[in-house]
Amino acid sequence: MASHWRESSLYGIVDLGYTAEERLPEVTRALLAGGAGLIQLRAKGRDQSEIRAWARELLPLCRQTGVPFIINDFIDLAVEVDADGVHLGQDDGPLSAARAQLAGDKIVGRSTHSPEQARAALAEGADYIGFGPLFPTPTKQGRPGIGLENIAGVLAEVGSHIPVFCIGGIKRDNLAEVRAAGARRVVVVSDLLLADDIPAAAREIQQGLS
Ligand code: 3NM
Repeated sequence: MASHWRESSLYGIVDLGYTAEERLPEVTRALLAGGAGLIQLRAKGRDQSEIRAWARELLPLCRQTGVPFIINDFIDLAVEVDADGVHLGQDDGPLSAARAQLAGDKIVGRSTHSPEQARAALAEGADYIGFGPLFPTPTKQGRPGIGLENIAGVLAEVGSHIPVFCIGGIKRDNLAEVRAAGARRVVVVSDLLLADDIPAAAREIQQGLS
């Protein structure tokens, strides 16, 4: 897998919470057309057989554009469908378990919610981290926003080794303050998936971070 994704400022998540299943390919294509440098399939609470079928449909779309296709949570499924990587939360076990199952060139990402967790994920060998939620967000309920004040420190420390994608409640209309706090890479879920013109919104976000 090429490593252009490491330079990317926008990571797109195709989240079944916002996208009806029949629109998954269309929305994935739109995120790719808008320049997303990674795509993740996130389908909380859905069963593996459904996720397997969606992954098989979306993976070729990403392959065509050379963009890594990442599966949230399910290492076995990522191996089975030959996804480009897996994204794991804090409660999803050690990254070494994913590494042991996945081929050497696959991507392993970790959600982190504090500077300590960000440092730990780096030490554990994450290829990238998500850092957030910056703001409270309905997409990930029950978590307080961690605010903007730790971004610069985490970027200086962890971000000099691996890409750090800030996440959680980031929208086009608060992007300027997120950037001013130091963020150069973001994951945006609802503001993109609910946009009337997803490619245009994706480009606007990347321009706002450049
Ligand atoms: N993970 P939106 S926040 C999926 O902090 C996810 O790890 C988070 O969605 C974390 O852009 C989050 O709609 C939700 O707020 C991001």
